[in-house]
Amino acid sequence: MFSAFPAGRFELSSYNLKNRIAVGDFVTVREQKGKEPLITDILPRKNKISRKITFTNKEHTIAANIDEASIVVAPNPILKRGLVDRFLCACNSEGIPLFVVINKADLLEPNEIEDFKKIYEEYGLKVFVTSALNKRGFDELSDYLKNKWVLLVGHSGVGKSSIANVLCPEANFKVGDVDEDSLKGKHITTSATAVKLPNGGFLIDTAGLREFALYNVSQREIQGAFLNIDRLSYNCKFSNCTHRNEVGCAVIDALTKNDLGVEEYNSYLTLLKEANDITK
Ligand SMILES: Nc1nc2c(ncn2[C@@H]2O[C@H](COP(=O)(O)OP(=O)(O)OP(=O)(O)O)[C@@H](O)[C@H]2O)c(=O)[nH]1
Ligand SMILES: [Mg+2]
Ligand SMILES: [Zn+2]
Repeated sequence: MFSAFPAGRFELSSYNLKNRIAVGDFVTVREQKGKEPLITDILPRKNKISRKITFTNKEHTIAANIDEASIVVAPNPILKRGLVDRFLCACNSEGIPLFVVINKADLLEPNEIEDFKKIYEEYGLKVFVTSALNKRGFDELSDYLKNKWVLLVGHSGVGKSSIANVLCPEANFKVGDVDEDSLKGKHITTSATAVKLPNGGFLIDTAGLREFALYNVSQREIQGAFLNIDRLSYNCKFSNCTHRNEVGCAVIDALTKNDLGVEEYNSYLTLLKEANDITK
């Protein structure tokens, strides 16, 4: 492993991008006598996970060329539904499989773990249960990660860096406390870093997410993240129904009959509204 510096035309940011190069990018480099090698080109990406930075509307590419992404959750800080929905939309739009790691299992009773698991299994997501504190639950996860590039995201303080340290002790990432009053993390990790896993593959530890605004995601991709809405949509009168106010909408029909959860529908509407000013 060595460090390299981007050539002038790959300056770190540009008018609509927060970063030109992201973790996971393949680049070409040119050696320079007495200086760090120069990054001369960025190779085409197979995918990327991006978010929109609010206010500037710039694209922040969190990572590129990833095989799978994982959202890490824990009993503290607790996760709101919105972040899972948003992240799932971003993954769906790039064809990236998403799985969930429930960390800090040592703080939960067995029946609480089962209830927690169910939330994400209802999304159709694979769920792993770990305790980075007791180093439990890592055999299955470690097998699953083998030879893949995997991105870890989640709120600050859920234990992403602690998980990376168990899977790859050499990483020696800094970990931080969760504030006892607010039960929020202290944003210890500030940038995305990839570590090589002993069994092959790479794990990308990232900074805790405060928000995740969608960048360049279509209505269809948003719908795909909401399993019940997606399933119901086959019975809508119009194939391009957006399930807001169309005649013969099976989604609205299910909502009025209480066959669809209001929370799921509202989350869908929020994301759709957000994506409306985005062209795709
Ligand atoms: N009880 C318990 N505590 C844990 C576990 N994993 C991590 N922690 C604690 O949770 C706190 C936050 O851990 P980090 O690994 O820094 O969390 P992070 O997700 O990387 O946070 P940011 O870098 O801020 O995004 C630390 O005090 C850890 O010791 C666990 O499995 N059980
Ligand atoms: Mg961290
Ligand atoms: Zn509809």
